[in-house]
Amino acid sequence: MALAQRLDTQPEIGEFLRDVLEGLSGQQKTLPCKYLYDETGSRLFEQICELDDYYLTRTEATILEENLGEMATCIGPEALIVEPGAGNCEKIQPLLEELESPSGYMPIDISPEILLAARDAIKERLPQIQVHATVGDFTQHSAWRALENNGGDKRVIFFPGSTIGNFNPEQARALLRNFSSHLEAGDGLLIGTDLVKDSVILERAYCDSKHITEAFNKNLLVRINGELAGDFDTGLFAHRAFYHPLRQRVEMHLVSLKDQAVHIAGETIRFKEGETIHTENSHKYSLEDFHNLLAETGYTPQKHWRDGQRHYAIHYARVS
Ligand code: AVI
Repeated sequence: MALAQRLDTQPEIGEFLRDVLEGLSGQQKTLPCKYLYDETGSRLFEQICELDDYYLTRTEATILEENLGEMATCIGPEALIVEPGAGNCEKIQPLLEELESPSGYMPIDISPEILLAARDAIKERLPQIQVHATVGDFTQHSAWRALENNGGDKRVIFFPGSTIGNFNPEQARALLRNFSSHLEAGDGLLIGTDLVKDSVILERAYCDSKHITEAFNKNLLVRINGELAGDFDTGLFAHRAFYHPLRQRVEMHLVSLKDQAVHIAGETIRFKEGETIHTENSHKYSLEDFHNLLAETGYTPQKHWRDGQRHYAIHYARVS
């Protein structure tokens, strides 16, 4: 049966297999970046965050550390902090400590194990904070249901890490609108964005000298081999990351090093030498672009903080 027909007529094909086969059947082969984060991928991403070449994590941490007082003033007293995709909840803790009588902290994450371990860690360090751990996918409405019963406290969404950069402009607009739909006028958004800068710095961050990003990218192929009966030879694909100045994004690809055929769950996928699989976009913003995006999606930018080199920004915006 032809692939398109098989995808149409066999709804029981799992979501991962469906997304992989669909992504690899287009003119430009693609794979959704959310699949980069299995257990190995998440571990590799943690290693990326520690790399000298990957300036984003430490720069954001410094901006947070140096401006906690001002951020807490913007947020104000008795706020409920909501963190979509919270993971280990480490970034928020210094801010929770700084806030005036926060009414609670609601981390949302798809991994119950990580979330519950994080909740226990916060309870130990900050016993005065009420933690409402919520398991769910923050892009789905159901993950936000717990907010509906959460009284009249001021709510502030914390969305650090430049995660917004992994959404294309249309998706980023939809995500920010979705966030504001769970908030009311006067509520807030504290969000981190990587900024447009010299392409050498950007490309070094995504093509690091220790080859951890290469392993992170190729882990997608390893994952397909293990979970979907694939036979990718990872040695026959190269990691490539480059800055596209018009699209203002770093693109991550896997390049086929020769003409080859790969099999996944009984399907054959052909590659020409030099053909790529596009695996991730990481959008970079100017302050002006991001403030326009905030204004278009229901927010009024209030304040932003940058590092001395102006590589990265954290913005506080109020829901209009
Ligand atoms: C998670 N996200 C913000 C990272 C980024 O910088 O776009 C993912 C990443 N991809 C390669 N290195 C890091």
